Amino acid sequence: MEMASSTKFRTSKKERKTKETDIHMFLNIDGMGKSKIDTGVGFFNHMLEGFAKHGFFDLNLQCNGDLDVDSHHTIEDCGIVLGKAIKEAIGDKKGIKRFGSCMLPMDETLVLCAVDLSGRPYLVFDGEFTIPKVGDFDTEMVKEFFYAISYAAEMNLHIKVIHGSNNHHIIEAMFKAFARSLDEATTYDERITGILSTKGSL
Ligand SMILES: [Mn+2]
Repeated sequence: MEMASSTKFRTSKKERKTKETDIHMFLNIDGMGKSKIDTGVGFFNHMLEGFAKHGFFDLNLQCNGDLDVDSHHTIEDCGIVLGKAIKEAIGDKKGIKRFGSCMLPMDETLVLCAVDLSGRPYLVFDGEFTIPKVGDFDTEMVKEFFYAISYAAEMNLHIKVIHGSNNHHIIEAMFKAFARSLDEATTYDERITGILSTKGSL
């Protein structure tokens, strides 16, 4: 898959290897929504493909994790690496909107997401699941994934389920709402000449 390397695109390439996971990632936040994702967890691939598509990010991710244990390390570590890639790709935050939010419906489900690229990590997660797994994906890992992203990217991230009963829909709506919120927060606004903060830095 071809990936832009021009300096006009905000990109990050990350590699991380531990005894639990071996991760290679390329992220272009000024992408077209193209992705090539192989984490070994089918539902997680599906969620990350949706994240790339609906945020107009290009994302290449290869993760070889210890799935013989469970999906925990794979999902958490992909969150850490994606968070670090987001932080690096965004760079100095000059001229970007900083805040983004989205109310995303998916059939019976409605999810609210709000992002502030504040430099201060904080996750507020308000959602519950009624089954332990969707495919090979452990539903309790959804919160861990977003926690890892919020800390590694140093962003304030709120995710709240307004309505929802189907676990697949709820999780998918979270990933898509996060994607759209992050897309908005990273978008340039020509009225913003420096960093959008009365402090002068984020
Ligand atoms: Mn789906």
